[in-house]
Amino acid sequence: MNKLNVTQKLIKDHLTEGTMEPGNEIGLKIDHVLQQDATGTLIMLQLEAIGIKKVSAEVAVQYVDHNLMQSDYRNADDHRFLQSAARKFGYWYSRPGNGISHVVHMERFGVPGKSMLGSDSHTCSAGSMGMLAMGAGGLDVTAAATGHPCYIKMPEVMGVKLTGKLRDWVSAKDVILEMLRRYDVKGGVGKIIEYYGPGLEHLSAWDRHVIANMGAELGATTTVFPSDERTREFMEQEERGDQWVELVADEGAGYDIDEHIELDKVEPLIAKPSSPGNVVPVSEVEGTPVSQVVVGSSANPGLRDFWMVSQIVKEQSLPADLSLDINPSSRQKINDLGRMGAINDLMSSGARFHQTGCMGCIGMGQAPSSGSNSLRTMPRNFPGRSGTEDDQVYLCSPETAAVSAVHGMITDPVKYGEKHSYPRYEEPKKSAVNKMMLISPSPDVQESELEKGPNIKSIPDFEEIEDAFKAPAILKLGDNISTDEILKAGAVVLPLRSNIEEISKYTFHAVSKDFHEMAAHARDSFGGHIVVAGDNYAQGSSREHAAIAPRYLGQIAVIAKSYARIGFQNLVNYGIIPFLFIDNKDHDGIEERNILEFAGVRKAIETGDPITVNNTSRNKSIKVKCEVTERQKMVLLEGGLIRYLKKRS
Ligand code: MIC
Repeated sequence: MNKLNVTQKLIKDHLTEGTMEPGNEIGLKIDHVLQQDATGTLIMLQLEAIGIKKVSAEVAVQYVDHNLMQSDYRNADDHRFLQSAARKFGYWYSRPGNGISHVVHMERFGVPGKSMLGSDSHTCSAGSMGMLAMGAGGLDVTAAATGHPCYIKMPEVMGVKLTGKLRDWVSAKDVILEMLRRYDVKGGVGKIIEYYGPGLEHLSAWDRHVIANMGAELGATTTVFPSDERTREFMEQEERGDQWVELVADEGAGYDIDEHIELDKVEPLIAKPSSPGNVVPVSEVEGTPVSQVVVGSSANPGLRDFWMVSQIVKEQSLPADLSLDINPSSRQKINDLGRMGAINDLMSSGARFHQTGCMGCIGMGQAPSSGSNSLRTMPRNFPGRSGTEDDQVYLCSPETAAVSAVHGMITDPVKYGEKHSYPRYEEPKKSAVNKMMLISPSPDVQESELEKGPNIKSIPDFEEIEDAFKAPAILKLGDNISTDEILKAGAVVLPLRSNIEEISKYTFHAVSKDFHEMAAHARDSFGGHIVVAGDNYAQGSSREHAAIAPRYLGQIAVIAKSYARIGFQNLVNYGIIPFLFIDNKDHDGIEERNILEFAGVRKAIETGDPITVNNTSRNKSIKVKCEVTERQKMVLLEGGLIRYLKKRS
């Protein structure tokens, strides 16, 4: 392997253990750590539980961008807690209102060639500037922040060659939707997606961010772009040109999988409800009425994206029954939009301007009205994620969003362009650099106290896995169950992220409102429960609450056909056994409430050999196995990652 692609270069530079053969477990040194508030509170509590004095990552930043609405004391208490924890453990603190983590990290901290682990599945966005940036569950981020390597299976590298140039009215979002059209939500599992080729020249750093961000929706380990002239221009814009380094593939380097997108042939695309992989051409759903259009989030955070919308809607009067909501992605972007006159253009068209942050993307407000369609430039539309149970959320580009807002119905921007000229965007030479809401860490260990409000509770301790158990399968699920279905987000549940007992009451709420009660009953009668699932279990967000809350309710094991990368690791980290069916047809043979009997479990984890599970309700037996790496074995057998780290720190 003497000619290396960008991914291989990044991995080679950070490799601490293992060899770079696809499927092998490798350890990676992590340079940057990114945390957002909805997952960060648990990380800070984990640091406290392990007894850490100061984090050792080169750059560690705690952002506050998710739990922004303060309808009572809880989110505000979380903010204060995080600020006190950042001070104590040596993090930068990005104050509420400063912006979305992925956006501010790119503006102020990202450096090509560095590695990053973040407690947010969209951490992969920083791949746009030549970083090896991956999302992970909070516990893995805790480990990385304290100097432990990050362990992943060496992915295959898919090289996507980009040729040509996007047509007017088609933009970067359509490129990633094209990838989702081809590969759906699990086509990227076990892969890093690297973009290369002459088409890159026409994609700015922020366009690349759009494509890298939604690599998470493909299930990919991450996305990687080279660091080239476009990256340099971006860093100069951010007054950080001196930190730019070039990082490009060696001439003649190859990929494990080859893919090609002709940019000039990409058409406006849209993901229909309720999966980011449910992609069709916009023309196929034209005329569908919309009552809400929301622009923003880490999926379309660039200045261009907001400006484009402002130019399309300016001097138009938007339909009276439509709400156009603008969520700026960072404080800098607000300043830039102001300088360009775009805020005025948006406001005079009737748009609603909100604070910077994730907002409606995670259901922090902006829930659509019942029975109506919402069009968003966001990355996810899993069922109920918006906060409205029967929501109908479509995902699209800023161009499609804006022209649809003008008409109150889904509209193909290319057709709209037959009568209107395409607004020509030019990147400003300098961004409105703004560091005032970033608090820098102190170089010394701080003996200060953590400020915990009454809703902030310690992390429960769990027992080790038993060798034999008998428990009911209380829930049977299909394919692609997202973490939004396991533990939903939204303005009601998000404030409970630092209180496991309370948040656990919402476990699987989106699927079954009785889950909490069924789990309590199973715990009293059997000591715990099992959940059965199809392919790609626990896809989507990195929230480890989708493992810790079920574990708290007594979940012993999941039996699934396959798992999403982060979801799988979170189960291991909290000591839930992630079994795989040996024969996927056995999924059909288990009914809800069947009692399953397991024996010889610890040995099965150690050896990876199949074991027989007796379905005592149906007098049948099936075979399952637990396929984990050597390190995951230890974590599982020792009762989870907190115990494992405590022993080793
Ligand atoms: C998401 O898009 O689902 C989030 C909000 O960014 C999550 C984080 C969370 O659940 O707190 C993620 O992607 O990890």
